[in-house]
Amino acid sequence: MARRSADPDCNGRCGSGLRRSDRFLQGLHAAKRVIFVSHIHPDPDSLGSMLGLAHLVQHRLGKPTVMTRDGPIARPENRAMVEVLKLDLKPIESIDWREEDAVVMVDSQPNTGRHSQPYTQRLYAVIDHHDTPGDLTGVPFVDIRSSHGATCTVVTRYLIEQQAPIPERVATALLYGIETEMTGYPREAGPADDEALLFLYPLADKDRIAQIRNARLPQSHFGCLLQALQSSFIYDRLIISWVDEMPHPEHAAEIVDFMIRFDQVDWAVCGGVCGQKFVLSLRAAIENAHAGELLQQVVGDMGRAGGHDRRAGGCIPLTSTAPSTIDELQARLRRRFLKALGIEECRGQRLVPLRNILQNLQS
Ligand SMILES: [Mn+2]
Repeated sequence: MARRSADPDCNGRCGSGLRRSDRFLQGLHAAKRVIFVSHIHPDPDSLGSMLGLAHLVQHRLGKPTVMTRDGPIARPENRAMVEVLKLDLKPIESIDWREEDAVVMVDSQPNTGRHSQPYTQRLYAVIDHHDTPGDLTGVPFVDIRSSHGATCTVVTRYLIEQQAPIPERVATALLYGIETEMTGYPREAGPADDEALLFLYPLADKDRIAQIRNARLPQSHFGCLLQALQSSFIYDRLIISWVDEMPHPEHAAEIVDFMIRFDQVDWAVCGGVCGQKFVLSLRAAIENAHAGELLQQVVGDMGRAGGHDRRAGGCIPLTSTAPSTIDELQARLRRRFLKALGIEECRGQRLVPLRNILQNLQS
């Protein structure tokens, strides 16, 4: 079970009188090197958190740091973030792990199926904000604040507590990390996130943010979007979109971020085949949606899922445990989503009527 921070907003001072950032730094004194890890396909929140903490460790302890990348980064905005801010990320599989390393995991928790490596032996710290608990047994330093919209908000707090000067590049990464976690309405954010944004805004490079936010899109983006539009069915307040082949898992998130703005639904699901996996993304446009738990329930023992109140993601390995065909898998997922949301089994309504699609194909 997760050890939750008893009081997520005790101004950083808990129990011992030490602030959490003090305890975080204190535990790193013996380390020769600090390695930051995050979840697969790192997003802006994990990238910003790694950069912010690496800066804190360098500034306060003068120790070498390594930022890693677990799997490729495909979402165009995230790639732009890496390029524009010149983030030096080492592929996780290229790290030569040493006994004297301290490993810090951000924006995710061990044993949640979101990593390609088993870290349980050598983790020093886990700093995260996800609802879905991982296995934190034996991790000396844990700071999980599910009341915070972003891990970057926690990291910004550490930097403020430690009075570390924040360079423009670090502020830009942290700001963008928080911003991306707060997209959508209702926002998944609290006062701590707004406070961090206000603090970072004057320090960040707004032109660079605009450049990242408006990253140019590859052709595959439009192909996936077209497939999703053509396959979208509405069931009461739920819309489900399937994509046959996704070049990158992030396409599912891009599609639901778009679909959830449809004014007739409160829930958007996108599922698609990406290599040997069936990738799922879920969004809710209502509060107290518990999207992470809902997706976990739907995926069940077929795969892994997790997330936040209004945003969740998951994946199902396309192996023997899954139904033999994609159609069967889609049907099973659809039934489970309807059941989990208390929607009666019904024929879906196409988002785009078939005659429009056929007319377009003929012309
Ligand atoms: Mn996050």
